[in-house]
Amino acid sequence: ETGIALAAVDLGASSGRVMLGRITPGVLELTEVHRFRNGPVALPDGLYWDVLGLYQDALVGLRAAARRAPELAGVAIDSWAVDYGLVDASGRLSGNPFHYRDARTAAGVAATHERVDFAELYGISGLQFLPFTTLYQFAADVSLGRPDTQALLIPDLLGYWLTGVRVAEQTNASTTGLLDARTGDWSTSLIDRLGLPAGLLPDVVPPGTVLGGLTPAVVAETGLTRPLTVSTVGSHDTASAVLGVPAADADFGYISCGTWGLVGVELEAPVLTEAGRTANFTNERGVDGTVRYLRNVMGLWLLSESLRTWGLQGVDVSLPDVLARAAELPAGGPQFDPDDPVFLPPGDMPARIADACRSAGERAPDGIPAMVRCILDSLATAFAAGIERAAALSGRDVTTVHVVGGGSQNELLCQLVADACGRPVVAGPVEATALGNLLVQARTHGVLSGDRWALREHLRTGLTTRTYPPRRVPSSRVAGIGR
Ligand code: ADP
Ligand code: LRH
Repeated sequence: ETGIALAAVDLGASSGRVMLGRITPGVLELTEVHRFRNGPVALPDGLYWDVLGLYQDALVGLRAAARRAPELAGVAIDSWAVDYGLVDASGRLSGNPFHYRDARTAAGVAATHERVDFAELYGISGLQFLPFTTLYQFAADVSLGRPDTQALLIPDLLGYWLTGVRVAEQTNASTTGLLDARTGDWSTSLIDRLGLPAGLLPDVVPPGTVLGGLTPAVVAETGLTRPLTVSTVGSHDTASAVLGVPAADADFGYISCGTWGLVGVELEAPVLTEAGRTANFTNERGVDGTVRYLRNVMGLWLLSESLRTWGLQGVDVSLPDVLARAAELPAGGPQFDPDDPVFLPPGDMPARIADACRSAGERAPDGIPAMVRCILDSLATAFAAGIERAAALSGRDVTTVHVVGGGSQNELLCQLVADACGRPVVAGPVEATALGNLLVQARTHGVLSGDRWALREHLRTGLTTRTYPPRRVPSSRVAGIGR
């Protein structure tokens, strides 16, 4: 049988990568061809993304992929959610995209809820409250009023630059707060009530839509003269990550564990209950019309910002070393609520965490390994609580918890999660997002076929996972939370 070579551009909030996939039915070979750092850029007037740098790196990666695999046939882009660039009628980018951790959104929350309160918003979009959801950013965006302005979510913006075609890919569109959870299309009445321009958002398309080939300008810029098909996938990284979970049946919970920990279950239909709303559970769209019923837990951002803070203080901490030392510390140390909004903006996490422990009536961690252990213990508790709640609110049995993404390499965290959940944790793949991206592309190109379960079977051939059995009964911090 003939195979295919495809490239996945996967932009995470802490790093971007271009992965080359060589796919024949039964074999999925993944090679990293380019990795580059990503993160907030602080300017005097706010926090931004370096979107032009990311685009350049995507092109560098595409060239690297084509060098390794001259037969390269396609590419698709996924990234973190909610953020966007504005383009005018001529296609010009008006302003640099903001980072979702920028503080301007607070004003947008108040202005939005004055028009439509949160309970009603939840009834339409099914989204948990996060202060940076796109609709709040829109309410705070002064550039929106310009005539003929369109907002393109980050993967759609890069796809537009590659092809000249403007769309709103559905999984990522579902993170804007403006998509109707029942229909999977824009809620035009909500857009209207929020006073947003009718033409602001392009048409919604599902994952697996062919956008077209590279524009002549991109071909000239990159030298990529062989035809390359740009198509959509689950362009929300978490949607691709959930497709990249190597589960064989529906009884699983997942933690997509990177900058954020996205904790939940995969469903066929949204759950729009008041209990879910008060527990701040979200109904985001997955690939093939599935629903990602999950909540955002602050994630390894707490750890990466701590490492950055220590670096600024002149203490360079190696992640493997400090994890090994943290693993030697006894259980039962201090914990804090990682989902406190105080941890959202960049800054001195160790100081904020010490304060949070003290105000929770616990002692502050003493030293760097103890701080790292405190972060991981607290995340494990929040992850386990998220799994319990997701199971209880959706009625889904969860027998196994899959941890995918960069955090699946953290052995201490995986074991603590298994212990806190009282369920086995299956860790890996690290690059679940790129794999989910490639699986959908391969189906679009006709090399793979079938539903998500058929696609996932290709994940279980050749990829390694590690299982962590729980070492003890769930901790009292978690027990009872979901009931
Ligand atoms: P994102 O897609 O949000 O950028 P990733 O899925 O790449 O995030 O995960 C990044 C996180 O993975 C890092 O913050 C780090 O905590 C963790 N990580 C990366 N490599 C390792 C490793 N070798 N051991 C343990 N943890 C790791
Ligand atoms: C993870 C993620 C998450 C969103 C956040 C903005 O990368 O896409 O699903 O909530 O970034």
